[in-house]
Amino acid sequence: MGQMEWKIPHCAPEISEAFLKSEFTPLLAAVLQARGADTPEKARKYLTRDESLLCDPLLLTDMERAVSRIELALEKKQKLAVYGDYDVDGITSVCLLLDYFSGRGLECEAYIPDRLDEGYGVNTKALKVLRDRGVDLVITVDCGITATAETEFAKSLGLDIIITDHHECPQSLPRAEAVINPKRPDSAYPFGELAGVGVAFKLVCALEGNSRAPLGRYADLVALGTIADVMPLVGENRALVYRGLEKLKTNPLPGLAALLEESGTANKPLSANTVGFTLAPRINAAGRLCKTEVSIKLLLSKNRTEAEAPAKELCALNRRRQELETEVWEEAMTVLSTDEPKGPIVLGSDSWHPGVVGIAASRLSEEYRLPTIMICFENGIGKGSCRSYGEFNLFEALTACSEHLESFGGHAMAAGLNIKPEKIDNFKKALGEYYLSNLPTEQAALKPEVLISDPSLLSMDDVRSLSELEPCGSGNEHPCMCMCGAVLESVSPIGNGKHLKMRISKKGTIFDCVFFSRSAANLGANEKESVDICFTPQINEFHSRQSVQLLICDLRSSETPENCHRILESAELKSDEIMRFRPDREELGSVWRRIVASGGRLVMQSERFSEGCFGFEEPERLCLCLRIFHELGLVELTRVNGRLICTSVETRGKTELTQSPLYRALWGNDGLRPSASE
Ligand SMILES: [Mn+2]
Repeated sequence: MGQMEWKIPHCAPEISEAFLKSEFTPLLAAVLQARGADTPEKARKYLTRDESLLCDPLLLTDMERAVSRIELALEKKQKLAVYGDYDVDGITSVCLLLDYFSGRGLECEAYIPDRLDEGYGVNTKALKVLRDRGVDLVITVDCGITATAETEFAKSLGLDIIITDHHECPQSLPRAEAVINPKRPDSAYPFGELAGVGVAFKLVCALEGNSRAPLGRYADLVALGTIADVMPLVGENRALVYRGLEKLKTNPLPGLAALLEESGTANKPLSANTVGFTLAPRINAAGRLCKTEVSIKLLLSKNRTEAEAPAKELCALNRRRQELETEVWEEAMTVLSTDEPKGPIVLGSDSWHPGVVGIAASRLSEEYRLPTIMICFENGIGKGSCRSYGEFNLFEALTACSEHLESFGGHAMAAGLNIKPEKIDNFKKALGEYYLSNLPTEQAALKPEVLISDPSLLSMDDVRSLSELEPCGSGNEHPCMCMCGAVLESVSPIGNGKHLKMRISKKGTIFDCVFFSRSAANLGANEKESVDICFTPQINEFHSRQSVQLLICDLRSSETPENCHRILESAELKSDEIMRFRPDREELGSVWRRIVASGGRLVMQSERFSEGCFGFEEPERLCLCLRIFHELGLVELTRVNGRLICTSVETRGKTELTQSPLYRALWGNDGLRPSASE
């Protein structure tokens, strides 16, 4: 559980002239520039979140075929079934189509396979059951793209299938009535990242011939499934989720209103995070504990009275899910605390609930920053949930160790496996060896987008303007910034000691900060010390008074004073520091003029390099300048009682910067052509 590496931008942002003249605040402009939207035009495009982003549903391959097959069903009053999945994306997709078709007067039923008995996807037994119940047409949502054999089986029963899915396409597609998937290689659809519920929504838009009415009715449902499935909130998803959140605030589905109320979030500000961390887990809990019917009942409730009971039940199921998860978590922590893991974590038990081991594996992989496999044993076979960490490709690792496995499948980041209990030890050993010889070259690192050296960039107006970036989430993260060499003024525990409130100052400006899930004991810095922070700035509202608050994601004792000492002593630089700190000709010139202007003598408190030295954002740069002047014989540097004194030396004639070995090392012998410095 070591400190996460930080990758800090080389310099504070330089806001372009065009941006300074535009409607964007400097802070928002800095974020947009960092994200590649480096002109006001590109920025406006980046921030668009209105309906102009919605694409024509008929661009989806097979959409017209699906529409005519469904119109035939309408005409002949055929019986429909919507076949989904037990996660939030699947459930919202099912409810969306169920509501739509029943509104069109069709007889339509939902089919969601049981997580434990049937597992994910279309299965033949279920198709047989549906056919026996008189179903003529099955529409899959959020699944089915690999159901080639099952589709043939359905045909043999006289059952038609329309597949709508958003998972990766296999080499050959099922021969269904229609296969709608934005990821189809032959698709002309401009956006490939729709959730399952997004695809179901496009089917409704195509049937309606426009998007306006369906959007008004289903935007909150679409947003819920899209956020829960962690789809990137860009392009069409950005418009769908933005509109969905607006609907949740003003005119939500009765079921979602009841669930917000029941979970105690009804009167709090609502964002994609609320949906992801409050609504989604409650609806998902039903699927994990094999009670999907409760979620369906909630989402199809016609009014608040009807929605009350399922909302209460989902909250209870979620508490049960948390208890089960805590049991697994605590048992795992007990095992791991005696033996700090160095390689992939592989744990097993016959008492864990299979519905929650996946979340426990995710949490453990984050906590230990290691790939994690959690296995439940039942009837002599182990079923494992696997979560990777960082750049490590877990799917390839499982392939390499497959001789110990009965079966496995999944992706680089998440996978599932079946294993015999007696093979666990050998598997664990093989996986550990594979891990050591295939360590990810790129360690997971915190990558703040903007280096803040001028605290005025964090004004109320600037921070408020960041809301233009919403909805934030996957693919469009909350902007992460960093500030180096700030002073930790005070630290106090809040929330029964679970969290911290802090005050941090930079160049005389004080910021209120919160740091969740951190105690003073493991903060890694003391009051009055120099610290670096990574944070997201936000507007805090307290008693209707608004202020800027920094939500800290990581804090470390500042490396600036240490860096300065190292540079002054030995001019030793780490590779990333060269790009970040090397001063160019112009800067060297301005430091030199500064020395001359102060009568040839500069005095610095070298313990507090943190406090911007002579207008230098990064004291390291100043120290490099002084080292170069020293090498050229232009100055003498002396250290007295924690003070650094720089005195200019009388020289005759011109001095070439290239005579300094340090300057040459920083810029390369034939890098920039340095001219003479007087
Ligand atoms: Mn999905």
